[in-house]
Amino acid sequence: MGVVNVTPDSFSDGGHFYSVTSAVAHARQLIEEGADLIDIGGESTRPGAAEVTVEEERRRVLPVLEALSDVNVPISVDTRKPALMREAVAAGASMINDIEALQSAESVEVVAGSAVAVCLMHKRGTPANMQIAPRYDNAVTEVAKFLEERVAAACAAGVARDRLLVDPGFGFGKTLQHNLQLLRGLAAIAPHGVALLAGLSRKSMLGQITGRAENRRVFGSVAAALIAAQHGAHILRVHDVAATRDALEVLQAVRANSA
Ligand code: YH5
Repeated sequence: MGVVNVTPDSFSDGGHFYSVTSAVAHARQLIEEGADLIDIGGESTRPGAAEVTVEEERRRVLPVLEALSDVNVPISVDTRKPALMREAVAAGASMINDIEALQSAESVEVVAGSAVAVCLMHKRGTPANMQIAPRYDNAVTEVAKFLEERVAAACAAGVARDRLLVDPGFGFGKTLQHNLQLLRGLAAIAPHGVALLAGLSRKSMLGQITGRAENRRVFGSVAAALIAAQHGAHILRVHDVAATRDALEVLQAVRANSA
């Protein structure tokens, strides 16, 4: 899964031409590099990020989604706003990536009334406060329990189990130690028959480990992606598609000869 952020305008031209155009070009580049899925996001959910209005998020995401209607890979929309989920589904999105795991009743309703896949992610707190001393007695069992409950809620609302993915939400209200525990215990967090998505790409935990700035975390990200794959992740949310693909091809070759 290649990450495409639709960032605020670099030029103050009154429109959103520049950010939309560059996001579309970036998505096409990632597909060329071998992405099997594209995740478009218009809200920054990094620690400390400010919230954006639904109008602003819509103006960023929908034109990109519409401009990519010709591509032959499914498109996921990273949003926690039910109104945008509804519009994204209508505009052809194949998946909703909800960092709030459909905890809003309106979000479950939108997804249940559609045929799209949905990723249910664990997070503790809000992007504004989530990194202030997060505590768990056992991060792996607590995250697994939350995800199991969200899977049960989605199924009860009418979302078929084979449309669901779960994600431990690396960096969302977790210390480095929690993130490492979750990576080690990844295989235990997916309920039976539900696919596992992992997003470690360029995150702060890699900076804490390697001492590298965000734009120098490609090697660490590839290592983390490979470890996640070996621990059972089915989908990897990454910025560096070409590099990650090479690593996965090596893993794939090893697995193919191990039977
Ligand atoms: C995720 O894990 N993450 S947005 C901080 C960084 C670098 C990257 C400080 N959306 C996930 O990518 N959706 C995001 O450096 C996600 N899983 C799912 N499903 C945060 C992000 C990032 C944050």
